[in-house]
Parts: sequence; structure tokens; C-alpha cells
Amino acid sequence: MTAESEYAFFPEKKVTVIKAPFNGGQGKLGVEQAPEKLIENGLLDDIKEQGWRYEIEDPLMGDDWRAMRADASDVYGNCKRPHMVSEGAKKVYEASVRARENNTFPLTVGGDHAIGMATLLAFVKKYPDGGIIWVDAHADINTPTTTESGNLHGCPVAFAMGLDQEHWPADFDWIKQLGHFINPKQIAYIGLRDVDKGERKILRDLGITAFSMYHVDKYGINTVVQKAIKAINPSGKAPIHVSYDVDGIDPQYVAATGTPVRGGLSLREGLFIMEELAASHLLAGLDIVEVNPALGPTKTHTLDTVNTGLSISRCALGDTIL
Ligand SMILES: [Mn+2]
Repeated sequence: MTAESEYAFFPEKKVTVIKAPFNGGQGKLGVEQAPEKLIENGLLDDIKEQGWRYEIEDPLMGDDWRAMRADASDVYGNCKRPHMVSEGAKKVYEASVRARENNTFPLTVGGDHAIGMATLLAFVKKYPDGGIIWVDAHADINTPTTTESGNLHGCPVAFAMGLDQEHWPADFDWIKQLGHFINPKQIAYIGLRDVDKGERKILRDLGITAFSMYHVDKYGINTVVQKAIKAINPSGKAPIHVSYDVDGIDPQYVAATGTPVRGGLSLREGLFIMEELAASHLLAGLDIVEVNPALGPTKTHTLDTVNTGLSISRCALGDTIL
């Protein structure tokens, strides 16, 4: 197999690194530092080393996110900062669409997971029948009605799916106007272990494929990954986008994140997912989100978390142990 044919959808092996230093989807400061921290610690060199060229997009540059975050009037019912989240997501969406139009591999580095609505919507605009794997401790499928915390980083899948649209803040009208959503059949979860009541009902009602930590324990990670790929890609030929919340991996490896939950994927299980998807030749995009360099209890914890993010990226781009 030649290097050119390893990624079916990216014969030219070019990455667009989309920096998304966005923190409006949740309450904690620091997550906006992650793109720079990953770059400081070698993200771009890693990309080159795996045989890819890259370009960088910085779609959130130039806006005053600090002022937007400070705007106490930016609330809608229980939802916090809908205007800010909508603005951030729209800019990341536009950058993702540009990357898709140029047939480059979008590697979006958050920031919090609210931006997942943007990367998913850009993915299905290009590939209406593509598959999505969402690696996360959380399902992130609350709607503006079901969210208990009001933090919109817990809602991106619902927005990308168009759920509960009648209760969306008007800021999100742009998503309704796109004319496309993701379909519940085209997404599968891996790593779940903290699912809200309202979310569990949505997952069940819509028949969404979800592998919790129970399933990882029961079947092993290899079987879970194969089942997930099969569920979202029955033809075996569809492109697959991965939205990877680092909190899918256990906090013993990833302590510097906003909503850690015990009992997660081991580091190896977390990397195996990406190794296997890279080996499938179908991988067609990656988000790495929720690294929060400000939250490591020690510098070592923060560095471990950043390095886990870098390892996820390397495995996605073709790195193998042997
Ligand atoms: Mn998440």
C-alpha cells in the first residue's frame, strides 16, 4: 500500500489545523489555551512527521470572546451564552466547510466541545452519508430543554441533529437555514459513563448506537470499534469523522479537563480507537476537545493531558507502534 492511498479521502495528505480556542460552552476558564499548548508541544511537527503537509486556520481570531463571555445578558431560559456559542460555532463551521471544499483533513483543536456542532455539520454537508464516532464520557446530546447545567458544550449533538428546534434560542437559526442535519443513524458513541436522564431517553427513542464503558468492559475495545464502524458505515466505504473529547479517556491519564469522570478508557484503549480508524483508510476528520491546561492539579498532569491529545492526533494521522 503506497502512502498516497492510505487515506481514501485525502490522497494529497494535507491537514487543515483549525484552531478553536473556544470556552463559551462551559464555565471554566483555561480550555481556550489548548490549541496553543498542543502546538507548543509539537502538534505541527507531529503532522509533518506522519507525512502530511498542513495549513492553519484561526477562525476565532479577531473577535472579542472575553467581552462576549462577560455579557451577563447572554442567556436563554436555562442556556448559558447562546449568542457566544452560536458565533463561535458559526466561525468554526465556516472554516470546516472551507477545509472540506479543499479536500484537506480537518483537524480541529478545541476549546470546549460546543464546537462539535460545527465540525459535524460541515462534515455532513460534504458527506451526507458519512459516519461519525463521538468519543466521550458524556453524550453531549442535551437539548436547550433537557440541559440541567445550561452549559452548551453538553448540547452539540442535539444541535447538529436538529433536535427540539422549536425551543432553540434564535441565535441558532443559522443552523436551521443550512438545510442539513446529522441523522441519528450516522453517529456512534464510545466511552460513555455519565449520561443525563433526558439524554438516555433521547438515545433510546432515536435508537442511537452507543457503547458505554460497560460495553468496552464486556466486549473489549476492538469489538466495540468494529461494531461502531459497522453501525455508522454499513457500506464499508463511507468517510468517518471522529469527535474526540479527551475526557473519554480516564482521568488518571487526562486530569486536565473540565468534567472528568472516573472509570474511563485506558490510554491504550483511547489510542486504539484512532489506530484502528486510521487503518480503516476511512478516517476523514478529527476534533480534539476539552484539554484544559489550567486544570491539571500539577504541571505533570497537564503535560500528560496535552500529550494524550497529541497522541490521539498522531494515531489519527497514521502513527503505529511498529
Ligand atoms: Mn464532550
